[in-house]
Formats: sequence, C-alpha cells, structure tokens
Amino acid sequence: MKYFGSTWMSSYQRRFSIGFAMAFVLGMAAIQAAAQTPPNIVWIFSDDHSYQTIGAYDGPLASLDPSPNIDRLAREGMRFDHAYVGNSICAPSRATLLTGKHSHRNGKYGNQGSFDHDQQQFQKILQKNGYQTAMVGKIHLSGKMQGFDYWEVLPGQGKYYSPDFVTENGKTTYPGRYVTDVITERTLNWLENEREKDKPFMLMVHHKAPHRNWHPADRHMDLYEDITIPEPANLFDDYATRGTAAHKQDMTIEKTMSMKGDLKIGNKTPRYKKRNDWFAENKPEGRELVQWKYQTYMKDYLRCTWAVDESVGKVLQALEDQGLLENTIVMYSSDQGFYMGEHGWFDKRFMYEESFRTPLLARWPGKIKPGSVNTDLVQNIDFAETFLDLAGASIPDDMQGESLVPLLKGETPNDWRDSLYYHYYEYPATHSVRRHEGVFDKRYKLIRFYGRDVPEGEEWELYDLKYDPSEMNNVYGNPEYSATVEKLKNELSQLRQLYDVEDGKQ
Ligand code: SGN
Ligand code: CA
Repeated sequence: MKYFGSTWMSSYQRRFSIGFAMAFVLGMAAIQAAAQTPPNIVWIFSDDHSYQTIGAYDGPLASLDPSPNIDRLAREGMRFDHAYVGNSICAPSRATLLTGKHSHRNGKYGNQGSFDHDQQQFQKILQKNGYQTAMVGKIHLSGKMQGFDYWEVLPGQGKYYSPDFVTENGKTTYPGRYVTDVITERTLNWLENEREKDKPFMLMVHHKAPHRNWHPADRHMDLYEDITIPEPANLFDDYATRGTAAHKQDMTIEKTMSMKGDLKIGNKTPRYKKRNDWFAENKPEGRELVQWKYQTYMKDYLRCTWAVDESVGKVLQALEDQGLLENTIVMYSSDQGFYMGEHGWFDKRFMYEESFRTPLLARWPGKIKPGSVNTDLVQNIDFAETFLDLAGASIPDDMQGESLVPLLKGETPNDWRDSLYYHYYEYPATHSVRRHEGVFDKRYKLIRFYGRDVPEGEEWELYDLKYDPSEMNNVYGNPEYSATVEKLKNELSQLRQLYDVEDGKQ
C-alpha cells in the first residue's frame, strides 16, 4: 500500500497526511534540537552554608527540616557526599570557582589582596561559546567582573540589611530590604526581563547568607524559637591529641563568639528584644553560657539559611513558569563548609572535615538519576570544567580540575582521582588558623601545619576517618600508622607535583 499520492486518497486526505507527516518530522526535529541544545546552568552558591544544616545530607540536624527546597535538588537529582574545597576561605574559593585552579595558580591565596580579573575564567569561555552569562550577589573579589553579560554584586562582604550592589555602571542601594530577598528578586528580574531568549545561559546566584554575623529577615525571627537544637558530641573538645594550631586558633563559641556582634546582646532593635529580656533575667554562665551561645548562634544561622532555601524555591518556580526547568541544570553549593559547634568552633579554614567539605547538589532532568548519591572525591577546582563541559566548550589544559559531567550521568571514569590536595594560607589573620596543607584519600587525612607560630616550623597530624569520623584522635606518631604516614607523604608530594605547587611561594 502506498501512503502518499495514491489514487485512493482524496485530496483532503492527502493534504492531511502530508501535514501530519510534516508535523511529525518537525516535532521530532524539535525534540532532537532540544536534546542537543546545551543546557542552561543555574549555579546557586551560598556563603558558609554547612552540609550539616542541609536536610538532604541526613545528619543530626535533618530532623529540623531546615532546607525543603534545597533538598528537592537532591531528591530529583544527585547529592555529592565527598565534595571538598582546596582552600577553605571565601575569596580564594570564589577565585577557584571562576578559574578552575588552586590558589597558587590563580594568585588568590587569602581574602586580602587583589584578584587578577584579566586571567582566564570559565565564564569568558562560555560567552565565546554562545552563552549569556550573569552573576548576582556575593563574589568578594574587588574590581570589575569580566566575562559576565550582566553582573550585579555586593561590594566586599555586603550587608544583610539595606544592601548596596555594584554593577558596571555604579552603585545601587536597596533601603530597608533584606539581602537574600534582593538577590532573589534581581535574579528573577534577570530571568524574566534581561535574558536573551534565544541563547543558553549561565546564571550564578550568590547569596551572602549565612555568613557571620547571621542576621535573619524579620519574618524569620520566631523560627526554631521553642526548639532545642541537638549539640555536637564534641562541642567541648579539649584538643587533647592535637598540635598547636587547634589549641591556638581563635574561633571558639566560648571565647571568640561575641555577645554583642554575634549574639546581639545589647542590640536595641525590636527584632532581638525577646532574646535580650530572657538573657537579662537568666544570665547563664560557664558551660550553660556556651550552650546558650550555641543555641542562639544556630538559630540565627538556620533563620538565615531558611531565607536562602526560600530563594531556591522561588528560582525553581520561576524556571518552571518560564518553561526552563527541563533543559536547565540547577546546582547548589557553598564557598566552603562551616563549624556548627563541632570542636567548639564556628568559622572554617581548617582542613578538618566540617570546613574542608562543602555541600554539592545537582538537578538535571533526564540526565541525572533522581535521588542518586555520588561518593567520589570531587573538589571546587572541578566546577569551571564542569560548566564548560556542559556547554560543549573545550577545556583549557591549564585548568586543574576534572569535569563532573560523567559523574552526574552516573559514569565515573575508572581512573577518577583517589586523593585531594588542600592548602590554607591566611595567617596571621582573623581566627588565627596556622597555615597548613594536606592530603585526603577518603579514609586518611594527613595535615602539615607549617610556618610562623608553628613550633619548629612544622607539625603533622593524621586522622583515620574510618574509625574516627569526627577527627578527635590524631594518630600521627602512632607506630601502627607509620606505613600510612609514609604512603600519604608520598601522595602529598605527588599532588604537589601534579598541581605544580611552588615551594616557598607565599
Ligand atoms: C569576617 C568575619 C570572620 C570571617 C571572615 C572571612 N568576621 O572577617 O569571622 O572568618 O569575615 O569570611 S565578622 O565579624 O566581620 O563577620 S569569608 O567568608 O569572607 O571568608
Ligand atoms: Ca565563606
């Protein structure tokens, strides 16, 4: 039987059939084109958001249900359980995000000092590959951004209330507004009004929250009010087995966290009245005061992350409303982890797990299996290459990471890395964390503290995370681990070669 042009068809039937066939062919072509169109990338990045306070990570705080929208990314996408940074501090982490290089290769070692914007950055390459690029929020790299068609960023750390934003054309202030809300609003405005609808895009949404000193939006002040947040078992760590760095840091809840700036005692705004009244009446002391500080810190922090979570929900909703949810990969991460009272601390910087590790979640319909969990060692040097790979752009040889795209598709290469390099430089500086570098292979972590204010210029620590996941027991010097120490020292020197770490630099 002939289908087209046969004598038995009426001309109407013929036209209908041809029309149907054409529609079918065009429809298929549209589906194929959609499949081939490089995905949009929405990168949501917060400041100091710990994996411990993301419900999807299922830690001791998950029962508080602190992040329902962020959790959706894990439920419908992939959760990375071994995502780490190379230098656990803000500006260097962001420099690594943009360059795909460790600090010693992109020149940004600490928060102080300038960032060379003229250097290669992934977003410049994305632009050359037909992407529209946008960045809204905190970047913490002074000077004009390059490679973004649109950028609107906080100067320096930015402010929680009445924030200023800097653009190519100068400064705008948002009086009376809450920073997380403004970042969300500007993001949605870009999606709706500034986006070139015929181009794939890279949209970076960078929150200031939950950075110190944890100022929530007024509407969230009563959240968690009547709840007791579970304490970490090592809130009263005495650092018994550790070296100088852990003993001499300045980041404890007990001594460093300030009553006024951090805990808002004496703050006269109505927002903190209930807290101040309670404190004046009860005056906790000693161990009870530390516990009160912990509770208060955690509640303010979680109130800040709640607004970030709301923002993630709004961005997902806007993508859906604009028909973009299918061909967009949405990723969520933070510039590093953060101590939620573990070891008695807040802040970051150390290579111990809570600050070395960072959350990483990704939702990419049709490509990532919903609810999947990846346990490979990944690091923030990988992000730039991942973005380029997603866009189908070629990856420059001097970037130091690996694309995560195969991992997202559940196809980890057999030769995927089995150890990570870490190096923290910012000393002397606030919180007094000595310089250190180290290697981690998923089970063991070897750390070398060195330089100024480290006795004899060098101190080593070793942790066996299989038996000591909270890193309470430094086993460096224990003869049972001497072969491990030797192996890891060798691994460390190989990583130094691989990443071209210059001796004596900085
Ligand atoms: C400020 C904070 C520190 C924090 C650094 C770096 N003090 O100095 O606690 O470690 O920023 O943070 S504050 O009282 O001014 O908040 S980072 O995220 O930018 O690296
Ligand atoms: Ca930070």
